[in-house]
Amino acid sequence: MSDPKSLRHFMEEQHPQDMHLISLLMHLTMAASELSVKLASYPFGQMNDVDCGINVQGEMQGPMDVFADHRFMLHLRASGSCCAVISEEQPEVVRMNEDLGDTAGPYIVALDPLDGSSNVAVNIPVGSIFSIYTRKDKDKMLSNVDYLQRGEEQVAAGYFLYGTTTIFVYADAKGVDGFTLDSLSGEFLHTHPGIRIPASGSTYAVNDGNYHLFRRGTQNYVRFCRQQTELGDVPYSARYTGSMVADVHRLLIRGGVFLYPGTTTAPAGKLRLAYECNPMAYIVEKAGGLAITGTERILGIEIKSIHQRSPIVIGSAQMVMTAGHFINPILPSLHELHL
Ligand code: P6P
Repeated sequence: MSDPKSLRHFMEEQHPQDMHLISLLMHLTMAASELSVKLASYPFGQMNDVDCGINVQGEMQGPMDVFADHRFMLHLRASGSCCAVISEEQPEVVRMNEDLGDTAGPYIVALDPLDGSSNVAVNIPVGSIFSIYTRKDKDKMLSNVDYLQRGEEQVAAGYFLYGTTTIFVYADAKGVDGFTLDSLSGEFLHTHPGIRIPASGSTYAVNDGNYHLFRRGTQNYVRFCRQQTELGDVPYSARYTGSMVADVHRLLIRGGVFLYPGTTTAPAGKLRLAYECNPMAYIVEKAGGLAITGTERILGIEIKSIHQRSPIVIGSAQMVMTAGHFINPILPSLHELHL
């Protein structure tokens, strides 16, 4: 294998005219590199056991959540290419470069700065997830028209997975590619060209502890996974980390299915549409997979608020369709879903 090219070299080849997109990605990777170093030194931190309060989600915010949000905001502001950020850790949209007015840059970023952060203290991989949208009209004030765009309007999406290595998976209209952080050079190098998700797999990821709260169709599917599958009378293997990025990355590379369904107590499920479901759905579908709520495609959902939640079933298309038909027997066909 020839020496892998750097992310900058890759982006300059893919988007030679879009300096704003290149700047945005380079600044996102700078923030992720800093977060990777901070996570690796987590046990030596002084503030790690201090709770920083409750975020807009009603979830405990740890120091790493605050650090991650701060570093991504700082680099996105410095990029000169981002006019607004929707963050899991911020109650409202954050406008970038107010002093520049609305000329701060053409892109809007929806961001989960540190997904699965409760796993940091037990050394389980965590991630960062982002979507990139183009502002609708640079001659008009930013508004919900810019912030509340459907997932299919994404320009690009990506995630960073801080695991045994730090990997960056990036998707746009040209496909899905993976880059691994070289700790010696500090560069993200192109190690996974042209990622395609396998048509099927042998693992399913779901929080089985919620089984009693699942609707009947979802319970029937989970029992199907445990007993017999498309593989015949061979059950799938259960793999669930509590970090969506880690669970989705596994299925992107090996095939499989991940579910965070609605329950009787939380019909919309837990995961957020703007900065978890939509970016992951965009990446997996660009790699040839599928992402649905159980009744419709994730990327087609009309988004009404920046922290809106959605059920999600995502992964290898065949497996997602099987799950969908258990959850919703009148699920449209794969062809109709992709229309
Ligand atoms: P539960 C992490 O908090 C997260 O947002 C995803 O990364 C993960 O898949 C899910 O929530 C885990 O939620 O309810 O199973 O602990």
